[in-house]
Amino acid sequence: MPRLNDQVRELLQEYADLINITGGDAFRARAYEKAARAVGGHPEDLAGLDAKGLQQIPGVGKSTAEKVAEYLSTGRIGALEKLRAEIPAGVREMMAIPSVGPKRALSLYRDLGIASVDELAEAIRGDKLGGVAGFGERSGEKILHGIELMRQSGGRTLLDTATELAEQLVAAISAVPGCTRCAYAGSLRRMRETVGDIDVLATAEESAPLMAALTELPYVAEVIARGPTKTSVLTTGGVQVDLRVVPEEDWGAALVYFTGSKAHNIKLRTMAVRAGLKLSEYGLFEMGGDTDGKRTDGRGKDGKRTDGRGKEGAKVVSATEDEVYAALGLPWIAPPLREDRGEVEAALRGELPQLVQESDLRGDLHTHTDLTDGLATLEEMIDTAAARGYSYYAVTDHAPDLVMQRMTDEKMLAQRERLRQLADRQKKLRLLHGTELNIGPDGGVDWPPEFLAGFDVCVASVHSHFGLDRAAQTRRLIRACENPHVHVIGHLTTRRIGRRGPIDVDLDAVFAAAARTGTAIEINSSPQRLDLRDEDVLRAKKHGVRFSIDSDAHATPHLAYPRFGIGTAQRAWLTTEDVVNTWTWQRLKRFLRKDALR
Ligand code: DGT
Ligand code: CA
Ligand code: CA
Ligand code: ZN
Repeated sequence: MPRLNDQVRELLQEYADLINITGGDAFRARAYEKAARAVGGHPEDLAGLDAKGLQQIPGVGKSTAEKVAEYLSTGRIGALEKLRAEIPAGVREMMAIPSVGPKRALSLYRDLGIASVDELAEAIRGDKLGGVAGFGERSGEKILHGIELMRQSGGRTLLDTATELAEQLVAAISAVPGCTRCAYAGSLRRMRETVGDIDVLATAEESAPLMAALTELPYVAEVIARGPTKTSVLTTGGVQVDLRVVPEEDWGAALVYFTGSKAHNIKLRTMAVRAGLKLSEYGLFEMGGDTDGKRTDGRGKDGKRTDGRGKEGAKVVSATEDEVYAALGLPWIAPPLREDRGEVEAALRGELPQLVQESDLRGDLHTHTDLTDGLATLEEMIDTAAARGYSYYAVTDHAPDLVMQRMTDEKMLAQRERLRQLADRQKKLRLLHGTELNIGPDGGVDWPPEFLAGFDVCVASVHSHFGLDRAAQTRRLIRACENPHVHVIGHLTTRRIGRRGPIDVDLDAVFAAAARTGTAIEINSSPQRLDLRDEDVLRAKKHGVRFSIDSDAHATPHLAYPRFGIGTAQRAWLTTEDVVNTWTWQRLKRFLRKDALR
């Protein structure tokens, strides 16, 4: 999703919230909220559109278009700034606590004078919310939990924002004359679900022009540290970026070092010692004074360190990561595996997995349209899916128990009819008609078996009763797995990163049930969810569970999300054998006939 569109979406959403809490017109607020969603899901970048062009986006009216145009040309929205000024920053921070929200934050401020997150936590612990309307004992606990979640995510950045920013940075630095190589490293290259900061690595004879280019970027707000080998900045979005520039001959060693993880690096260091080498952020070196001819290019003098960093000998040219791993007696290890979860041992045994790749995906089994809460039409979603080169594609709009979506049997059947017509026009793409069922508190789902049998594929997800106890939660999910019409369990833990924790459930029991019944578990690729998370996928795989890497797209740009789910899958060592939507249609079809063949 384009970054700019996301920024605008957030500003419009904030504007809507502020209208609401300052007692403005609720109808107006809703219009801005709708516009926020429309802009966020708009497939094209907003840059370059004027007020007129903006108004062409469905859901964007005249006054929204003017505000967005103002933002695009001046970088601010006057009306928003005015509303912001009415509310202290600490109160706005309180609004971001998942279980508080704008309305309650304002009433806490107005009624109790609580003006920051810290003051709020203190008031709850001191039992000072008791008498206030709408704040029972349980809500105090919930709020504390919300604060904890917010602090845990502690300024970490979601994968889509980080990826987009990193790609812009690499493009900008690569374009500087004298830059010979540039890539991002760190946790982002390892595809962690969130990143603390972005690490960019480049090679050049002279570092100064590259450092200058970074600090002069329009979206850089602050320079934290500036030096010849490393410069750190903060972007306007609050993300820290570290740029390191090294000599070309150190590229391989530096890329390994700054990709990490730290634990993987420490493991490599032990391997290096065995090979008579030393690996550090300054490069790959032969051990102290030992110059027995391993040196590859006679650069010994340059490489010799006399600055007290250690007694290492000659620098070993390490132009690529391959060379570094080879020097340590190892095959190249893919970055998502570099977490010291047994990858070095597996590499030594020659047993590294052949990781599933984004290009292996043959389809998407969980997507929405504007029949429920999606933004795009059936036709638009299908066209975008076809352009991705998929061989199958499932439309899975919400089922009726999610009441606000107003689904009916008639609507569902009419969509199926339309989909079958569109299917005739598709040459390569097989269209599947599905639904996303709601797993009830007792494990039942929306429709009776006869109706369910009419779908090609059913995803079933928890959308309610998040607070059930562990036993009940486990029971309902096992029952869903046992339903012969349920093929995929969607976003199993229901977490939203930094906003809502996972439900309390015995995952091992659910994994065992999924494996036994031939029910796939989803890796929901939305960067806000990434559910299941990598450690749990790894555990599920040990039970023999199969996975479906889906977008859960609610707009056409979201169909690109599986690149993030693939990151999770790779971090969990998955191969194509583990992922049902890498399989041919023939094989997937057998899997979807859950009862018949297994
Ligand atoms: P993050 O930014 O918190 O999401 O995680 P990383 O892994 O990107 O960590 P960061 O940015 O602090 O450092 C980038 C890489 O540099 C890290 O993955 C490994 C390497 N590194 C940093 N500090 C150390 C260290 O003390 N020892 C070793 N061996 N490697 C380090
Ligand atoms: Ca980092
Ligand atoms: Ca860093
Ligand atoms: Zn969904």
